Amino acid sequence: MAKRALVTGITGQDGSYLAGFLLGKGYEVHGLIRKASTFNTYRIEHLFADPHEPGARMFLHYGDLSDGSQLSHLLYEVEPDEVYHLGAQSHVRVSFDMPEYTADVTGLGTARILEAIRRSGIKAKFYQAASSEMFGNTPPPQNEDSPFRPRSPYAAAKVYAYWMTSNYREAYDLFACNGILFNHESPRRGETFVTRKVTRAIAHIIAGNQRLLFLGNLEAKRDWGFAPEYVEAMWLMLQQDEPRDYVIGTGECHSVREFVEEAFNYVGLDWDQYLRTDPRYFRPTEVDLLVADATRARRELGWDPRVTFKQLVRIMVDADMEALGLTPVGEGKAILRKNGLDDPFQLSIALEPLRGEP
Ligand code: NAP
Ligand code: F7E
Repeated sequence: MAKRALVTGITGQDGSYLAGFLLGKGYEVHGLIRKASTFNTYRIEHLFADPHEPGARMFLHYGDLSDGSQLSHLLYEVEPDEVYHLGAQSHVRVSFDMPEYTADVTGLGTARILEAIRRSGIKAKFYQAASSEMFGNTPPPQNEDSPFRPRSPYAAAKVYAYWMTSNYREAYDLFACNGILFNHESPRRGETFVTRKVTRAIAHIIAGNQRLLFLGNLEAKRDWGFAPEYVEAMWLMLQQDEPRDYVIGTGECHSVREFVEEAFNYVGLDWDQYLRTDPRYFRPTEVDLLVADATRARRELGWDPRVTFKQLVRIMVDADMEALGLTPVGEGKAILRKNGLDDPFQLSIALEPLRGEP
């Protein structure tokens, strides 16, 4: 019998890579999607087969993390072996504008799913998408024992969700893991996160559609990795004998300014000519420095990232250039091939384009 996974946030960056990864492992994948007035499934279109076809193994269900009764219903309907809870209002800057909504979706949404699992009595393993943002201004390197000092409504909501996950593990013997993931990026990264904003802007500048790039704080430092490698870590956590929490990151850290320099240099543009700052993008409280100590993941999961910072920048710049029909500099694809990631878990499935509503 194929294992069955339920993925919230399947239409997001991580959800789309994870769905492809799980299909590649023979899973039946069920995803929670939100009703929107336009299609919001473009990241998983290549994975979708008409559910009426005999070979279909990915199924999409409408729901929302604010709707506990639907989540409960879904649990009974799907009876998953594994639940990957990735859905969230995931933008830190936006969480300052929408603190209550963020608490509801990102924080309480986790409680709703955990409670749905508990009440269903289904022995599903549970993955919580926890975040390095929870460490806030705790000095680096940060590992599983580092204290949480959240610096945004988003981080505070994730801390609540982290402790709910730990509590359900202890109180109800649920196989539940917090994956404390540091920033991870890809060509599928949301367009308003800083890395994608930069690489997309470069493509648009070259195409002549954009003149300047406006950013906020250039001095913040992040530990940026490559998203397809991180979804494998999520799966590995749920394959262990005992549930534990794991920090996932590269241990390499760079400033936003360094990301900008690296990306512009790659295409031979002088970043200074194009970059401007706009106070709109500064945050009321900032997280200055995040560096992962992923020793536990390396030792217990055998997880080790391969794609470096420089390579990540090249992969993303090339992808955004290709998306605009420009000729990429060309190293991005070679890097993926060299690391065995040129078909990163998503193109290996028989795929039909998504037609009409799922
Ligand atoms: P993302 O691209 O922003 O995706 C978020 C997903 O959540 C989307 O599928 C979105 O649906 C869904 N969602 C948002 N609000 C929802 C609601 N009310 N009900 C149901 N679904 C909702 O995020 P990501 O980068 O893939 O990250 C995945 C998870 O890991 C998130 O929980 C994030 O907070 C966490 N995380 C991310 C990173 C990172 O660096 N990427 C690091 C640590 C933790 P729509 O497509 O309809 O908007
Ligand atoms: O910001 C600075 C900004 O929005 C990174 C989410 O996936 O990772 C992500 O959160 C840094 C910050 O990611 C702009 O101030 C400067 O210091 O790309 P970001 P994030 O806030 O680190 C964590 C681990 C998550 O869990 C989250 O879900 O870049 N920055 N100028 C800017 N950031 C943005 N977005 N836009 C700018 O113009």
